[in-house]
Amino acid sequence: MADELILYTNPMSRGRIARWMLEEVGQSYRTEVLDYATSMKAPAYLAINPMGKVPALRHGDVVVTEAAAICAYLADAFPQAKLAPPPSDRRRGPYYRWLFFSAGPVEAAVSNKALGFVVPPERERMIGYGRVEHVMGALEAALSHADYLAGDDFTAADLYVGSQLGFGMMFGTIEKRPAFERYWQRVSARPACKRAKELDDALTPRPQAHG
Ligand SMILES: N[C@@H](CCC(=O)N[C@@H](CS)C(=O)NCC(=O)O)C(=O)O
Repeated sequence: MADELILYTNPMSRGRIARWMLEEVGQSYRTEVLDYATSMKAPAYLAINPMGKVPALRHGDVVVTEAAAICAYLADAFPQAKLAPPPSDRRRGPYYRWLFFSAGPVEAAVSNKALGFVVPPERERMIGYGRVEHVMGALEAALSHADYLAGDDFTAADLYVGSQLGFGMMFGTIEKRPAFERYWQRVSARPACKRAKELDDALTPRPQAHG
């Protein structure tokens, strides 16, 4: 099928973000579950994503990797789902702003903090995110006076930023602030988010019972 959508994922990964986005756009897609130790590093998958990481999306002969790029690509490929302001709309500004802010500074700051890496104050100028507290403060300010990040409607930027916050608060890598919790409750109540969670939970191996 020329324009088939295939999601390469693992249920315990950022692939959950891409699945939520696929559920939002409402097109049929096929899921290929990859195993961290084996199929994710096999030549067949490395030909799709040389990083050997998930998620990846195939749409016909196009491959997109990076969870944020997958969200942005799907929003533009299926505009009828209304998950991005049109290209000429000025709300495209905040849409890009928060999508890129989350994929860059937020992701890096949260990962470094989780690993215990603290940027020496005299090097903050050269690090894109500067200081993790400032990153969180900027997000908190944006979410304190608006329900969504790019105008009055939910967009792919909310899906991506919301996922970062939701997973971060769940794993304890992002502190629970009231504005983050309210936002996460709002966006995760969407039917597509619940459907995606159910699909990935069903694919997640259950811990073996001992005894
Ligand atoms: N920057 C990538 C990160 C993808 C990523 O690190 N995925 C992890 C799972 S959440 C992975 O596939 N790890 C497997 C490995 O590195 O071996 C994105 O946002 O999609």
